[in-house]
Amino acid sequence: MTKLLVTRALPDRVLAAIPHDIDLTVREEIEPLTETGAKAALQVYDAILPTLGDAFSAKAFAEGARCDILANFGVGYNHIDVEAARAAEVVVTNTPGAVTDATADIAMMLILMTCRRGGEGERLVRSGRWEGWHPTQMLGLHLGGKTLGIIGMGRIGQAVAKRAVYGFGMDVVFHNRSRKGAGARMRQLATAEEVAKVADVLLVAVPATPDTHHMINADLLATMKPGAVLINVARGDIVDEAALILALQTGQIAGAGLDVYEFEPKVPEPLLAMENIVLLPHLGTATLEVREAMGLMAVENLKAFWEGRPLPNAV
Ligand code: 8YV
Repeated sequence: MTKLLVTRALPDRVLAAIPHDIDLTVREEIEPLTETGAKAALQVYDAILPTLGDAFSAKAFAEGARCDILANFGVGYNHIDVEAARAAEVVVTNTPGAVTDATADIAMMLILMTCRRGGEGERLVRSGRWEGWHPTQMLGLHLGGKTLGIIGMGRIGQAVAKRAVYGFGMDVVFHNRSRKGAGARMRQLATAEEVAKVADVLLVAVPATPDTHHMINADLLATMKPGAVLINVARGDIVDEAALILALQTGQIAGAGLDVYEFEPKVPEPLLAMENIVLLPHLGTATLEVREAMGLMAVENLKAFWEGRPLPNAV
């Protein structure tokens, strides 16, 4: 019997879609698999459905694998060393498409909360210290007519661009490694620096790879406008968090909205202390229907593998 490990509990509909002739183990812990755990799992199971943070590093693959496929739950697979997986003859799939709109919605939520001071305002009301409305109370940044800079114009970047242009009257400039067709009010620029220079809101939407590690560093932050804000819905380590903290503390940029962190789930104390930052606990795709769609996509990849069909979402 084929042995499948699902590394963290998934919605019932997803588990119900797993064929009955599969010997299924669902891990109960909510923490990700450690490197040692990942290494052991690769020896015990024929297939694994991993989730964010499970440490499928080069070391985890060092002794080869009984496992044939890692059907990742999520579009981002930076917790899997794909080269090492390939060398160990383990195929890897992900769930693009299923995550796009939900993640773009969270990006817009962070943009609005940061620019219109949503987190700060809510804290004020809850503190009981709100003294009432007045014309210059808590003035924020109006989005209409402002420029959204997008680093990484993949599915999620494009979905945010549409919302920003058609929903909020923003202009979009973006950086992407390959040439992308752009719609009205959207312009591709040659470098990330050019985008950072003109953006009122700078959105990070690139995948985490060795190439994008610390792509948003002190130099890039220094090119941003003093009134601009940084939004990250991709992966924490694309941003040099220490450099971001410094840029915020020195007023080099005006604020930040973060759904992801460099050392997730650790959030540095200075970020917690600053009012002009909105901090979310990696909510990008956190709705039941989206998590179901992601899970069903991962299961579809597994079924295709078991039935010898082409993999819908091989990475
Ligand atoms: C997922 C995500 O919830 O799809 C992704 O890459 O970042 C998240 O929204 C997570 O990856 C699940 O494993």
